[in-house]
Amino acid sequence: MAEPNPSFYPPPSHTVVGTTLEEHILEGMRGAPASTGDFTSLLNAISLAVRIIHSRVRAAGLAGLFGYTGDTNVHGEQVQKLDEFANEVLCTVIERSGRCAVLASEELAEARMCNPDAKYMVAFDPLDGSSNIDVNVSIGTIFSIFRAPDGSVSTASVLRPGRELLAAGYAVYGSATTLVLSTGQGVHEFTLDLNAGEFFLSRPNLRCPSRGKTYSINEGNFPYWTKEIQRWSQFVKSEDKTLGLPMGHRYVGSLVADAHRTLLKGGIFAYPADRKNADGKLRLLYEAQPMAFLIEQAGGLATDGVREILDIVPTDAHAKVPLILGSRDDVNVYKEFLTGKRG
Ligand code: AHM
Ligand code: MG
Repeated sequence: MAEPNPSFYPPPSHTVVGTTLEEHILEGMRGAPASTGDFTSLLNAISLAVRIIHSRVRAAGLAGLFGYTGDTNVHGEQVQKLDEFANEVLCTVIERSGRCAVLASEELAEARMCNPDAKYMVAFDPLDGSSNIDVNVSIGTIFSIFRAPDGSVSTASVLRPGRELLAAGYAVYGSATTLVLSTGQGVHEFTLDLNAGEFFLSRPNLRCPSRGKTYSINEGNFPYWTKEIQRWSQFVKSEDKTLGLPMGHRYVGSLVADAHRTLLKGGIFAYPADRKNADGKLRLLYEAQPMAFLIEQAGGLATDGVREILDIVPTDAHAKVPLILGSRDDVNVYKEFLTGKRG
């Protein structure tokens, strides 16, 4: 991919008409040698899919889209109607763009070959936070884009370390629908204008504070954690004004929502390994890698406790990984507990 033009940032301010997502991407590519528009087309396709999913999420109850399809996915989880719909929309729009060589999805048992001559590969979680669909709590879509290798491409080509990502983003279907994107030049938030049907830049250059006030973890898993993680959990709940403790606790149960809040406000999100899930619950390719890319672009950290998430190569499309991300200082404290340096 041609390198985005860093001189574009920060973007110019507009008063009457904001910067659209497409303008933002095109500006970032301006002047880049060998820019063919393929990358912009692919991101436009993803933006279209997100807008279609948004419209169904907003009408889910009315459109008969609550509940299960009756099928079970590759993870043994019951597939929700909206999961299936979101997956079909993304697969269709991305394949039809002609810009994708391989796609991988949480809802597909195997990665899928598309156009072998295309320059990019896409991985996505079509609808993250499925357990929150029926109760009207924020859910989202997570995606990432790699460059396809030169020469022969196969479905295994998508198993790359996150360091090689060209772009990643997520949409949150929350009180507003927002799209947070990084093409490796910082992290930028766009908000969907419902009447215009268009994403406009709402917050450029998001930065994750170096320290935050909240921790985010499923505390119900306490008995299944190792002693080290239990000690960390007790530490963040202990009282010590000089250390800013106790931290507050926030947990939505949708990675997009919990990671989004952590990116904006700082603090820490953790889904560690436990006695029930030796590698945690979250998937490396289409959940941990894109979130790690975004949080690092915003100045934060993402780790499995020992290794940086972006250095880990997925062994298969659905491989899981412990995921701890957020403010640098807060994530470093967690690492010290996990490795026994504290506690
Ligand atoms: P999914 O809805 O795409 O299957 O994602 C898994 C979700 C994440 O969004 C969230 O962080 C996690 O599972 C919550 O798990 P738990 O209910 O065990 O706390
Ligand atoms: Mg998910």
